[in-house]
Amino acid sequence: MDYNPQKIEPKWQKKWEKQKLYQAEDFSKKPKKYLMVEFPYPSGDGLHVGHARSYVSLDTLARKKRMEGFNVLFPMGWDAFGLPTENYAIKTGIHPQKVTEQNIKRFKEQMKSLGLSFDWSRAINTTDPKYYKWTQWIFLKLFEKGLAYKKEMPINWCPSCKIGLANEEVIQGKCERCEAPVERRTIKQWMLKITKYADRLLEDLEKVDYQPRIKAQQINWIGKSVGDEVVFKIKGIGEIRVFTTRLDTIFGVTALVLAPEHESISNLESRISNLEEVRKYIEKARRRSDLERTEQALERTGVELRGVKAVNPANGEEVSIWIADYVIPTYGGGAVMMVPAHDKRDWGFAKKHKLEIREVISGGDVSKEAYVDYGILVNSGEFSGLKSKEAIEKIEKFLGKKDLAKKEVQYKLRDWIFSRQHYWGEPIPIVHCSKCGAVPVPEKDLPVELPHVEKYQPTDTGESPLVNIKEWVNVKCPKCGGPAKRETDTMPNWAGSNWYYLRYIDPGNDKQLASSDKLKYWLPIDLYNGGMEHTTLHLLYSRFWHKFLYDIGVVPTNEPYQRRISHGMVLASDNRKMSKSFGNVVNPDDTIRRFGADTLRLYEMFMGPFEQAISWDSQGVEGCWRFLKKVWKLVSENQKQKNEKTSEKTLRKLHWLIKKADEDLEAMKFNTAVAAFMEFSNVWQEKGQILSQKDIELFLKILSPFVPHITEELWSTFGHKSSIFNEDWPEYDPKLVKEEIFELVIQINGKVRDKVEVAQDISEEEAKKVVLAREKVKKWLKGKEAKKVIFVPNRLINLCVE
Ligand code: ANZ
Ligand code: ZN
Repeated sequence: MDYNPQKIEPKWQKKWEKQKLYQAEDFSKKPKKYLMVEFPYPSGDGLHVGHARSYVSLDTLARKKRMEGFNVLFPMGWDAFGLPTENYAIKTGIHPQKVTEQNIKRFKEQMKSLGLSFDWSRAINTTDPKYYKWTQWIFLKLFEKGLAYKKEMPINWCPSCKIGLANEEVIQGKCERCEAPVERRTIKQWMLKITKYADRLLEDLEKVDYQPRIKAQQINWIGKSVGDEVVFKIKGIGEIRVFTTRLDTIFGVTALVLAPEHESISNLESRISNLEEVRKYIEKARRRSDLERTEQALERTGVELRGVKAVNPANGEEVSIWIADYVIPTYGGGAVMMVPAHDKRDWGFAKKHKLEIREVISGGDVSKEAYVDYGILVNSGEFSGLKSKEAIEKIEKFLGKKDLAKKEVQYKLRDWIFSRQHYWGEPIPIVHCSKCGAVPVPEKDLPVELPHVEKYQPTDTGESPLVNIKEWVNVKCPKCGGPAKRETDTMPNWAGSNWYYLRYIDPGNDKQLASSDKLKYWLPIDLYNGGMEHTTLHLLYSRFWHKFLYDIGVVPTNEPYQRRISHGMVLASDNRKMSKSFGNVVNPDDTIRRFGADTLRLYEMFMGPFEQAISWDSQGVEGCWRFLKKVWKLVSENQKQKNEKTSEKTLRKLHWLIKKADEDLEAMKFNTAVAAFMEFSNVWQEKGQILSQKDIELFLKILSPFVPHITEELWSTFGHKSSIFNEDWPEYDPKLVKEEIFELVIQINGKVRDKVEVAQDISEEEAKKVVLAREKVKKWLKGKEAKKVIFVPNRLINLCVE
């Protein structure tokens, strides 16, 4: 029989499902292993080969871990709230719930056709009221603890999608989705106080094992910065506080710069002589997005507040006050002490507006560019001559005595805007009462279900479409029974994905989010994989919720994910991102139809290093297809011969392969593991090389996690009734995988006197030790020391005595 994946793959998929081969067992005596990949948003486009890369890699690992005797939890689910579905519903009039159901069905079929060993009995769907009941419950707990609050917030507003956008959804001032220019609006939004957890989110990174690039992203996003708050008095009225990380440069301050939104501007108005100009500038700034402001900060626009001066607390000097775009209103109090000589932005600003550039740290040429390094202070009064770090402490003390400076920590991290004015999201379980204010919906009334509506269009006022559903909106106040209105904002699509890994542990629980015993058994997640696009915010948000749930005693661990890794993107063969608009999308279904799932699986792992972005290459796919055909043929032929004994060379190579595949899988080096299988098959294929049945079985077992169908089929042809995945993971024989050795030639004074077998790539140092210990060599040296040693790696060593 020829290799026919189209025939064998569906057959095994059905059998595995019937045998419940991949179901995880709560409280099993076996050691647990919780492996998770990010669950997808079930879009109308179906599964992408990029999804497949992530799923297949972890599936391979999950299969190996089961064979090693672990009780593996490898779940999958659906992150199904979100805009694309809502937009599609608006276009077609089909209810988002319906659209979601259809998409999920398609995704699930595609995943099954890949032979992925997910435990489908635990699948969750974030849009299922039984699931989002608990998302709402967590919100109520946050509200109860004062971590959810409402606040007027400037938002990025897309006038075309009629939605507030997160900063990362604004690309060069335009909406990521529809490319309309984004405006600024201020609306009352629900906020979550993630900033309260900033320090723990930072410090606890030490306890987890994340890829270094992921850890760096977490650290940067939190953006902890240690510096000083310094007080500049305004002559006659009040003061302005600035945040600086470089107190050592305070003698070089030649102006103060405020964000155009700075609150003291209104207090100063009566004194500002060019108020008209100032107001115009403020108005212009207000209309620009944060991104524009920081990106176009290179222009260094700004206006002086004429008529007011600030006093430098270090030397009593009067400096001018400016407002400028490049100062961010929400950071460090929205004010900066300008040191043009030692800060790049300030340098550009000073040049443009002809302000003094005064050098206070020696080491550069500040007439040409800012010198930003630490150094020795100059022009700094009694502090001149000190090194920067020391100066910071001394100046801090000196100003501290007069309450003009104190140590201060700043974070880039901001509280999380948690409202969306959309239909297709979890309703926020709050009721607004004119008497009682914001009242939480009682727990017993959860979930607050989305009402069925005819229209999902957002309103022109920017409010959620839910506003128009009077029967749903108008309720009694849970506290006083008076007339009240439901909150109509829904949660952002990041809400459900914050805690989904907890629900996999106990998906059917209707009393609790999950039982504490089960949580104790399964947590933390041993390995979590996903795309780089989710290693900043999603990761941070879910760590935040987890820590909160830990604090209120719901989860037993401080961190959710012990290890976090990230796979590289799969690009199209033209090296661009796959996109419908480029017409370069590779559909996994086509590849499966032509070559089978095993070929697709193998190729996804073989295509390149797991962490790197790799372009799709159809020749690579065919290479994998040929390899599997070869395996099929080799196994079938060897089997016919009923071999008793494996030939020596192949046997050694087989044990090398077992070791290599094992080690590479542990290190997530899927591509080199696949290469090793290919290398092995070349040896096996050589004339006269044969494998016994027992050794073929060993080979099939180590190959099985990668390509489960073909190996299960070949395994069954040996008459096995139980699945290959019930077998133990093979161990290699260490005697058979001795390191490669070679014969080192030993010369004494240029004459060959001895030879010795040593490991390849032995160092000169090691070789000398081995050689000098040999009796023969000692005899020739006659107790003399080698004056000179010549070492030719992997060839010879020459000891010169004369
Ligand atoms: C004076 C100075 C001199 C500064 C110097 C730097 C170099 P990080 O490390 O990111 O925290 N800054 C403070 N608040 C700001 C705001 N709202 N918008 C824009 N810039 C702001 O950066 C801290 C530094 O960024 C602060 O230290 C301040 O400039 C500026 F040679 O103060 B520095
Ligand atoms: Zn009330």
